[in-house]
Amino acid sequence: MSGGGRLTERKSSPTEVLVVLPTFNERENLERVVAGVRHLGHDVLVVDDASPDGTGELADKLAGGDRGVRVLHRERKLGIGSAYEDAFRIGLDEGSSLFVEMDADGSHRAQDLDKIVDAARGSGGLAIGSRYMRGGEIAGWPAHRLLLSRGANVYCRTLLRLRVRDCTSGFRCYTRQLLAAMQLDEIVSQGYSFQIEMVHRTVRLGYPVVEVPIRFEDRVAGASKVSQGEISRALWTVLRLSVSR
Ligand SMILES: Nc1nc2c(ncn2[C@@H]2O[C@H](COP(=O)(O)OP(=O)(O)OP(=O)(O)O)[C@@H](O)[C@H]2O)c(=O)[nH]1
Ligand SMILES: [Mg+2]
Repeated sequence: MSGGGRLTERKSSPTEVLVVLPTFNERENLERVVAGVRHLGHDVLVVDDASPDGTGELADKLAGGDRGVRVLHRERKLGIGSAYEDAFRIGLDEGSSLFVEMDADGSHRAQDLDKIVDAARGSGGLAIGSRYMRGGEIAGWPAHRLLLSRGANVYCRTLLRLRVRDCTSGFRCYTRQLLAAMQLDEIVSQGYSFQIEMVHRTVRLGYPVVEVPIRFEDRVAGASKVSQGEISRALWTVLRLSVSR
């Protein structure tokens, strides 16, 4: 599923790497995250779902001062998965070569970004910034949050028979070739199971999945969007994917 939205006009030619930052109420975090990515020289596309806290207006302001930053405004909260889908379609149309997913809440560090990009470029498929491999770490999460994330990974790995240690990580990079081969229209996940479905689809298409260690830090400010409803929907979606294998 995807839907129109209002996109900032492009004023410069695309860079090789497009970094997509989905936002819903990230006003306190966005500027710092955008600055970190722009420091590396990559294009940024913020996908804001009409955040009530004014994140969209802040994103427009950042875009006004930097040609490398653009914003896709969507009418309402349509889910992180569909935000990435819409952004990938735009990047594929425009000719970007590598597509990065990154949280806009400060959990993913810009200093880990280029090693994920390099791994994707080198493998030709998907590179995942992994918290659950040697060298990977999580800072600042309470025990229940760790348990939820660990449990989600075991659940997906078992049901979908994935040999990936961190299939729920939202810090990753896809090659253009892989995304072009992916039927974006057929993706069923709107929300958080998108990450898992994309790993599953990558494996089924026969593209490599590689993992590189990252340090994940708890969000700097603002609230998590992972609700009970989102968790249940994600569990169901993964179950559906496993039976339709
Ligand atoms: N555009 C858009 N962005 C979203 C939506 N839901 C979450 N996001 C963004 O996606 C990123 C990840 O969401 P988080 O709430 O941080 O989820 P999380 O990182 O899995 O959970 P926490 O660790 O609790 O923060 C953040 O940048 C959010 O603002 C949505 O429906 N639409
Ligand atoms: Mg987060």
